[in-house]
Amino acid sequence: MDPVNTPASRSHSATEGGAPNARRSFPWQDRPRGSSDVVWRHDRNPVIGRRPLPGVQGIYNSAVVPFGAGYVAVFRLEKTTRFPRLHLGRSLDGLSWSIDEEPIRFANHETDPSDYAYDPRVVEIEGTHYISWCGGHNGPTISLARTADFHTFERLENAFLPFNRNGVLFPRRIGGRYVMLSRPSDNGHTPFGDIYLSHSPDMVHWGMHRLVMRKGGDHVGQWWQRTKIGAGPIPIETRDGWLMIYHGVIDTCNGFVYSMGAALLDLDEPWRVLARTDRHLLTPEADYEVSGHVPNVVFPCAALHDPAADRLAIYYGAADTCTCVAYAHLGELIDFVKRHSVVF
Ligand code: BMA
Repeated sequence: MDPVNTPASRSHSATEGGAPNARRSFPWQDRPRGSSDVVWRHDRNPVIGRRPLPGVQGIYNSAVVPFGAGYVAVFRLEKTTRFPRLHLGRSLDGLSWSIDEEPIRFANHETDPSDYAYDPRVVEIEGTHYISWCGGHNGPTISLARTADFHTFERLENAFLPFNRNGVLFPRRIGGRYVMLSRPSDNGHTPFGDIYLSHSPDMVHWGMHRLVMRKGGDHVGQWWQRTKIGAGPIPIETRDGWLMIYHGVIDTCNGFVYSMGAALLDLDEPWRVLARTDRHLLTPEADYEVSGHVPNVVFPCAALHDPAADRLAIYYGAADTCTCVAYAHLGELIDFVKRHSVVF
């Protein structure tokens, strides 16, 4: 089948519809009968498939948040230049998207044509939405912007020096300071990487850096995450600590394999790891995860939480090509992390 016309790629090239007063619905499917997996895939993944718009090669590793009557997304979008930019999308159901053809522009900053932008995360803190992403500024580092309305965007200073990736803000101040996870890296494909955390009084000056979690090693429970790790969605505050979903990478004879894991961090001192999965929650197995522009990648960047029904919808990029959704019950996921924990 022509990939341009797969069912998954048709839905979101049309303007997202719905009655004028339609309200958002939570993206959800129950665990398939017969499965005991703690995280399971949406059965019509990818929700944004190959060649989703004319001249667009792929949309993946992207962030989704509830906003207004529906959801807003900041997408990593690559046209056939393969140069990544951030584009805005809107949806009522979190699955079918209307996506802007032009990248996000900043009211106070002219984007340099060499400023690539990828792997965004979005979080609301005290009524303002902050976007963090990996931006190219003489090498990758963590870039920041904020918006009140998803119409006007204000660029902030970069948080760190190059090289750094996977900057993920906590959804509230802790001890009076903003807190961000990140993963110091190199200018290439980074065959190493541990998760750190930094504090800021103002979203501009970052310091008080702490090591949070190291990559794994040669032990059971560390193998699948032995090459590098990086924070994924915005951490979720729970009674048992901050739930941090992350990616763990193993280097195989055929290259890196990116899987999904989870950890619990102390609520007041989030650099203290309370529990951490000794096994992955999701690893590339579906066709759209094992084949694509970069095979064998599941890369979570966002999660929606429905506390009333204990439901979690996790957005992840698959094979650096398309956007997928997986589901879990938050309570079960926390129990799973505690039951299968290894801390090192
Ligand atoms: C990482 C980032 C991600 C990407 C992954 C796999 O270093 O570039 O955007 O999904 O590699 O290619």
